[in-house]
Amino acid sequence: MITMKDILREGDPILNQVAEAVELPPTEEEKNTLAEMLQFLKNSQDEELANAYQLRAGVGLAAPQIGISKRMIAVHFQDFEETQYSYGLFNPKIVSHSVALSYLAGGEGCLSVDREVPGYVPRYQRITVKATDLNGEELKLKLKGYAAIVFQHEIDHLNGVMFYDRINSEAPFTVPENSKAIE
Ligand code: K2U
Ligand code: NI
Repeated sequence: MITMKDILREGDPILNQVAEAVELPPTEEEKNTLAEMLQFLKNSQDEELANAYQLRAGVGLAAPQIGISKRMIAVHFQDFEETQYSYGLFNPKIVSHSVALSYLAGGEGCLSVDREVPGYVPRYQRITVKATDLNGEELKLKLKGYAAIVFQHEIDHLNGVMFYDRINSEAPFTVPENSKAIE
C-alpha cells in the first residue's frame, strides 16, 4: 500500500518534469499502480487508517508524486454540492476551459509540500477534461468549482507545475482578474 514515505517532496526533479503519456491499453502494472493511488486517497480519508499509517489526507494524487513520471492521476472527494468524484485516470487532458477564473479562498496545499505556502492560486472556473479511466473507458468530464480546482492541481503535477508556481510572488493575495473565490 502507498504511504507517505512513497510520496516525493518538493526538490525531487521528477516533480518538475513533464510526465510521459501512457500507451493505451495500459499494462496490468500501470492499472495496479493507478488503483493503488486511488486506494491511498480513500485510506487517507479514513480516520482509523490515516492514524494507523500516519497518512496526510488527500483528495488527489498524481503519479509523479510517487516517482512515476507517467500521465496518471487519481481523485477521490465530494464537492460542495455532495457530488462524489472517485476516478483513476490515464492521460487526462483539459480540452476546453472558461475564461473566468477561480481560486480557493484558503489557498492550496500539496502532499509533496511539507510547508504552508500562502496565497491565491488562479485556476480556470470551468474545465472539460478528456481521459481514459481504469476500466479503459473514454471519459469526458465537465467540471466547475472545487472539482475543477482539484483536477487542475493534479494535471499540473503531470506538467511539472506546483501550486505555488501560480501564486503571485510579489502579492500572493492579489485577487486574479475576472475571478471568484471558492470558500
Ligand atoms: O496533489 C496533491 O498534492 C494532493 C492535494 C490536492 C489538492 C490540494 C489543494 C487543492 C486541491 C487539490 C491534497 O489533497 S492537499 C490536502 C487536502 C486535503 C483535503 C482537502 C484539500 C486539500
Ligand atoms: Ni499536489
